[in-house]
Amino acid sequence: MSQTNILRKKLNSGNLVKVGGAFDAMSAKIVETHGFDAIWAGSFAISATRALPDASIMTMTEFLNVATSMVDACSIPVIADCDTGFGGPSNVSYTVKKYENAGVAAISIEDKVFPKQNSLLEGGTQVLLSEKEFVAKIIAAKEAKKNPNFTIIARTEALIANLGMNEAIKRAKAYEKAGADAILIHSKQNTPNEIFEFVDTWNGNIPIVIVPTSYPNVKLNDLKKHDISMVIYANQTLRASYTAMNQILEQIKNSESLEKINGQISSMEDIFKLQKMYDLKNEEEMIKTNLKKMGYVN
Ligand code: SPV
Ligand code: MG
Repeated sequence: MSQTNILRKKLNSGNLVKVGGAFDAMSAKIVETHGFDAIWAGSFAISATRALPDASIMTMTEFLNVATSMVDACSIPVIADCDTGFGGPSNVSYTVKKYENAGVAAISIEDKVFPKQNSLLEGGTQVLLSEKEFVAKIIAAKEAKKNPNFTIIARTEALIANLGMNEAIKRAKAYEKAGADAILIHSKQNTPNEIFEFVDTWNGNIPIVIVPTSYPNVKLNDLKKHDISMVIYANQTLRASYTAMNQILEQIKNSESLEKINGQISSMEDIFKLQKMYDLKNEEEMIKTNLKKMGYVN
């Protein structure tokens, strides 16, 4: 079964789908190793790997290349954060075509104007597109996909932009009607209260997706009780890497030798396994055997 179909099956299973954020193929592979259902290729984390702001600076092709490297390295579904869809409805249509062809299982597009800024940026600019203009993007996305199971996640930023619960509900309903396959409701509050109010009020039929970065104390059990279908841990791998690299570099700079540090970091062996160095050896053996059979070597 394709990763696209697997993700859709999981979304419809009634179990909470757990998604780990990644920023390159290696972090995606580590997410997979830990048994997550899917990988989130987030714009915040990927932009950070280039030391660039999460503000629609990188191009669609640059983000697509990262998502493609994750698809190539992993065998669980990849969900790509496509920000505002990189332009108008025609850009969204092209985005869906390219991401679906690359083997990505789902994309998320959000109802902010281009260029957008990260939702959790203190004092950031959060301006929403009109409902009609975003509905046009969803129609374009739905029409562009080949596999009906390719999942279009429509993300409303109504709560992020302080437009209130009624606006968030109204938009989510409109996005469902336009053909979205799931709704991502985002919040910058430090409690899940407005998320729970949203899910308890909205009355739609498609799955709800959340990103609990700003309300990290929410419990899995409460997400299940409120019928939330997918939780995305968007940037914890990036932030963990940032912390680990800073700590190690500080120690290296202040140490006479690497002796103490060596025990705190992965072995070369761990990385050889991750990059499948031993598969290469097996492949070399296989080629040798075949060359032998064909009489090229004794
Ligand atoms: C991301 O991970 O890029 C997201 C989630 O879009 S947030 O950073 O909260 O906007
Ligand atoms: Mg993002």
